[in-house]
Amino acid sequence: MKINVRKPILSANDEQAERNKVRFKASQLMVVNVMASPGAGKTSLIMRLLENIPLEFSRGVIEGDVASSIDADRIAAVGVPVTQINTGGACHLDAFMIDRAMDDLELSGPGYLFIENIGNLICPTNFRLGETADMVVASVPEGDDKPIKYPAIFAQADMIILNKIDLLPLIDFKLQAFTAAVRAVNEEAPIINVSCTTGEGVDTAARWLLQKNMGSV
Ligand SMILES: Nc1nc2c(ncn2[C@@H]2O[C@H](COP(=O)(O)OP(=O)(O)O)[C@@H](O)[C@H]2O)c(=O)[nH]1
Ligand SMILES: [Mg+2]
Ligand SMILES: [Zn+2]
Repeated sequence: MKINVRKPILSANDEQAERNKVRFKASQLMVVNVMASPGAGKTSLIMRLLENIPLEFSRGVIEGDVASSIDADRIAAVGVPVTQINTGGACHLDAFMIDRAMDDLELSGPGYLFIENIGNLICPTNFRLGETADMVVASVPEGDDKPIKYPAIFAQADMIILNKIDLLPLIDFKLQAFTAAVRAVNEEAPIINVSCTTGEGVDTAARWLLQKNMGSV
């Protein structure tokens, strides 16, 4: 007899993700699940976006990493409430971890919660967290073919950030090829070019979040 172990695990997570969604809605939080490969600029982008959110909104961050509190320390240094999840090896966050992190964070809205997922373009796709929006960050040094190689995560994205555009003059990265590769799997999501180093494009990304929030929370 063949036992399918994958399906029950996923559905338990999905059930918890639904409970998280209810909790987030009750707290009037827009929750952004930030997914990317290691080093694409997730932490840098979250820090830039935090700067661009109007002060009347609350804000918080859940930092996911296999080990260390380096990223949480960066966020805490700018005075934003942050909770670190160390997965101890697991390569994605799941909805139960988020539920526990929310108990620590005690964040209420109206406001924004950013979740920095584990650096990985593969399995975070399979674990819903109860988020309002999925933000996928690609970056110029990774090359323009990533949406072809990792289609699922790009297909699922509500918003795609192309980070490190300050490096375009130095690297053979074809913007048109990247856009075409994204559009082959995702016709809708905005693709926003950003440099966390210069700040270019961050305002556009923040505006999109604010608009999306009006419609969802
Ligand atoms: N040139 C350039 N470097 C960047 C940019 N954004 C982030 N970085 C650098 O990329 C590295 C990884 O960034 P980080 O935010 O820690 O990525 P994470 O691992 O996805 O959270 C750091 O050295 C950042 O300074 C950018 O827009 N341009
Ligand atoms: Mg990081
Ligand atoms: Zn995983």
